[in-house]
Formats: sequence, C-alpha cells, structure tokens
Amino acid sequence: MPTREQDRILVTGAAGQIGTELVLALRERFPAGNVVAMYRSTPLAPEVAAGGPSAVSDVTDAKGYAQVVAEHDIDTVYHLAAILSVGGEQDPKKCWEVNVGGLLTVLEVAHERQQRLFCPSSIAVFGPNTPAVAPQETPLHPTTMYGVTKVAGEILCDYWFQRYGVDVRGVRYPGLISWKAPPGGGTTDYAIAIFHAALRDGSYECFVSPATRLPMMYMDDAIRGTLGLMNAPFKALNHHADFNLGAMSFKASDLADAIAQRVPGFTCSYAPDARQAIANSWPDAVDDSAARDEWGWSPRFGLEEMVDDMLENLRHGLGTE
Ligand code: NAD
Ligand code: AKB
Repeated sequence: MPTREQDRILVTGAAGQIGTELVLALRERFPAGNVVAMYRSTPLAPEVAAGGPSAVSDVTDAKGYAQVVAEHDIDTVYHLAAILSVGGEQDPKKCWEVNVGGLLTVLEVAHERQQRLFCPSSIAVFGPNTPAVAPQETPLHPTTMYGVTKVAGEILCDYWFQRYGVDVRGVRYPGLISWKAPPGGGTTDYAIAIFHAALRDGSYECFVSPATRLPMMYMDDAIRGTLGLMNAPFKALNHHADFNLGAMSFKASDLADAIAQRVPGFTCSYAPDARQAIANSWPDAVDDSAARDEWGWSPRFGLEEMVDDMLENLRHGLGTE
C-alpha cells in the first residue's frame, strides 16, 4: 500500500547525507507536520529543523526509539541511521551494533505497530569475487564490516517479511553524490570532496587511484528511486530489501576530467590510502534489471548531467556566479 496523505512518517539518520534531502522531499509531498526528522548528535540542517517536527534518539536505545515512535504515532519509517564503510573499519563493533542492532530494534517496532519500512542496503554487500557488473543474484562475500552488516540487514529484512509479513523495502544504493549535506564517512566520498576542492582550491588530491571505477548516483535520482519503490504496489515486488539500483559508472579520472572541462585550470593528483582497498572490493557497476522490471526504475542523471548540476548548485551556494 503506498503512503497515504494522513500517514505519519519517521526518518532516522535525518541529519545525514540522504536524510537531509529525504526529509525535505517527503515534506514537499506529504503534510510537513507528519514527517518527523530523528537525529542523534549531528544537528539537523537548519531547513530540516525549521520545517517540521523532530526527535532526538539513538537507534541502539530500543526503549527510547519505541517512545519516539509511540509519541508521534508513526506509520512509516525510513531507517537511514547507520555507520558507513570508513567508520565501520575504524570501529567494527560499533558498526555492527548500530547497523544490525539498530535495525533489529526498528524491525521489532515495525512488526508490533504494523509499520511500513524502508531500509537501504549498499553496493558494499558485494566483495572482490563479485563480477565487474554485479548481478542481482550473486554470492555476497564482502570484506568490510560495513558490507557484512548490510548483508545481515538484507537477510533480516527478508526474514521479517517472510515470518511476520512486515512490508519492508530497500535498495542497494551506489555511491551517492550530492551538495546539500556532507557525506558521512564513506569510500565514495571522494566524488563529492573533489567538487568542493575544485571550486575552493582549483586542485584535489584524490584518495583512490585514477583507474578506480565504481557505481555512482546523483542524489536526485536516489530520492526519486526511494520514493518510487515505496510507492510501488506490494504485489508487483518479488524482491524486497535488496534491489540493485544503477545510474552511472565512472573512473575517478573520468570525474576529474569532466570537472576540468568546466573549471578552468583544475588539476587532480592521486594518493591512494586505506580506502583504495575498500573501493577495490566493490564492483564497477550493477545490473538493476529487477528494479526496472518490478517497479519501473529509470535514472535521469549520467556523469555529464550530474557534474553540471553539482557545479551549478555549489557555485550558487559559494556566490561565485
Ligand atoms: P550519513 O552518515 O550521512 O547519515 C547517517 C546518520 O545516522 C548520521 O547523521 C548519524 O549521526 C546517524 N547515526 C549514526 N549512528 C546513530 C545511532 N546509533 N542512532 C541514531 N542515529 C545515528 O549516511 P547516509 O549517507 O545518509 O546513509 C543513509 C543510509 O544509506 C545508510 O544505511 C547507508 O548505509 C546507506 N547508503 C548510503 C550511501 C551513500 O553514498 N550515502 C550509499 C549506499 C548506502
Ligand atoms: C560508502 O562509501 O561507504 C557508501 C556506500 C557506497 O555505501 N557511500
């Protein structure tokens, strides 16, 4: 069942890269007073804080989370609170506690209250043995703790659907590129930092090698895909929380070249660090035919369109236009 006008929606991780934009998008489509932005320590973006209700809670605090849900009488949850790949390698135990422990709490409450749930996965579920173009169905052997938690999360979501009938959906987002909120500590963050450095300094030292190719997506497409999946008729879905979602695939040097064509004098140097090994373990691209067939997924932004839009918005924000 698609989200109804009167439904009350909770977004966890609402201060994050995706949460900031998802809350704003949901408040454009539904009554703003029905969209609750939940955050922990990172403050909400000013327009998110000012535009509707918010709540402070930690997803590893089961009692506190259940209280927030009860107080706001929540029907649908977009569960975005998580630790990403770089943070996960710095503190693997915390990554498990937040990403798996937190998800368990959210799933239990969803079952009790018959909520609909969106819970994203990541291309991090794949590992070094995944084919270059990751199939929808393939053995999942990630080599990062973040990837391990995302595989566990997909399986938990499927279990809650099969055992309890919870309507839980999710996509394996590629690396997301956006300008409204900073990224939260991932390997694909280079593809955002490069824009800021290009406009600020005219140069960037990239932490992955020029030949590093990864699946990427512009945030506009990610938000459209998220809402599209949540709006799809339940009966049309054969998959639930593990849809591959594709948009573009480029090498770090392709991105640097596209920026150099638009920012005169921009140069990019390369000094791969520990994040290179994480990037090397992920595929180049994904086969997203299941998302296209089951709920009509189709991306709008390729590399050139994304670079134009990023530069336009960042220049506008910097007052350089
Ligand atoms: P982010 O790091 O920008 O935001 C996550 C938010 O969760 C942060 O504001 C953080 O403060 C909050 N958080 C962390 N621990 C918490 C806890 N214990 N309780 C409550 N809040 C907590 O992440 P994002 O990029 O917005 O990612 C959102 C989701 O999308 C995650 O599940 C992530 O794995 C997934 N994803 C993101 C990308 C991407 O490129 N951004 C790609 C693939 C998947
Ligand atoms: C990360 O790099 O950790 C995230 C992701 C691809 O899940 N952006």
